[in-house]
Amino acid sequence: MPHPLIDEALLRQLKPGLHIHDDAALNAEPGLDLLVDPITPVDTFFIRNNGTVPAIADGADWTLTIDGEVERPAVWTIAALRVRFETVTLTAVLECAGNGRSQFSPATDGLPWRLGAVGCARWTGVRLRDVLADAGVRETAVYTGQYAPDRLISDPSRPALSRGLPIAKALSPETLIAFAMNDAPLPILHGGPLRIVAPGFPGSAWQKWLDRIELRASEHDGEKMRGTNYRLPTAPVAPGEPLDESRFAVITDMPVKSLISAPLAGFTVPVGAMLEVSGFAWSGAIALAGVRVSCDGGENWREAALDDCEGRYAWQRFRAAFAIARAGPLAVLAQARDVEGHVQPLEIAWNPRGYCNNQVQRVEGVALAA
Ligand SMILES: Nc1nc2c(c(=O)[nH]1)N[C@H]1C(S)=C(S)[C@@H](COP(=O)(O)O)O[C@H]1N2
Ligand SMILES: [Mo]
Repeated sequence: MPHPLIDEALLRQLKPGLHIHDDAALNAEPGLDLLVDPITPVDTFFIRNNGTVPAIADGADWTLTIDGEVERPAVWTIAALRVRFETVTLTAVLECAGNGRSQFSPATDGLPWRLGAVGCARWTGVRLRDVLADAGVRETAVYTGQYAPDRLISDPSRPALSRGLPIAKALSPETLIAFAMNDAPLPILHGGPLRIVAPGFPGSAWQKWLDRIELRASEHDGEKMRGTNYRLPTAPVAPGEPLDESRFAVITDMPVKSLISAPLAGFTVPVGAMLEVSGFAWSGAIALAGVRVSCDGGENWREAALDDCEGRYAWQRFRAAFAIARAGPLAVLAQARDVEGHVQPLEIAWNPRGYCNNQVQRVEGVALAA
């Protein structure tokens, strides 16, 4: 069936191999077999849209308005931003808060993401804090409100998404207004001409097609900011329990996590061979401390080797190898931990919207007699 928002042949050309979710909006993710590069190429990077994809022919006349709790509201073109402010490039993981949602039981509302709604890219732009400082941040400012022209498919009079950032994150040096991804102009599907890059924060905070930032005197109340949207309960909630929305808090830093990109589920390995395990690990805005790996379902663990990483917002490749001595089932696990002592849980607690699933992944295979 043709996708209502983008020509499927074009999408197939741009993103071969992605699984397209059955949804009115365009949402697609790679399988773990494609997430094998330290820098995820654009053609394997997941796409998450809450509504339409705006028709944008050319970024040359795109403008960004800065207003609200500032001394001097401003309107910037991209060319003017580039002239006025220092350009910064950093490598950062972008992960949807709903990544891994399909593994929650009972199932929750929301797109049933597998494990591929994550990637790590090089982002280039100007620091949000420089642009805000230029406008003069008032002391009353506590939050940003971010705006874009995409609309809900069910109700085109409403924005698809309008998220914001706590002022501390907005003024933190890693938070960018980005115009390039992997050293090329930011693709429209990833929010070009301009998007927010908020390393460590969930993808929802990374507003695409950014055309206005309003500084606000209270937490932003835009589309998908309220209720339980992109929020976690502050105390455990059992499935079916009535929800008290006052007991939900906005997700800020994403939790420590790893993904195993080799071997893949259903793998076989001959007895006597080495089983090579590799993947990536990250922890929001916090540096990793290490990753341990098991090939027997968690009975025995071995510390993985970590490749160099491109800064604390990037993911880091881990590797371990196991000599396979006997035939039989194998279960590969990887468990990451960060320098602040957070460890990936072996079993995640359920939450009502299926967010932040950082449960240790389990990849089953079999060792075959040689
Ligand atoms: N304008 C706008 N920005 C948006 C969204 C959206 O629907 N509209 N989705 C957000 C969510 S939930 C995620 S996970 C990321 C996904 O970014 P990507 O499509 O570049 O992977 O974009 C965020 N920015
Ligand atoms: Mo997301």
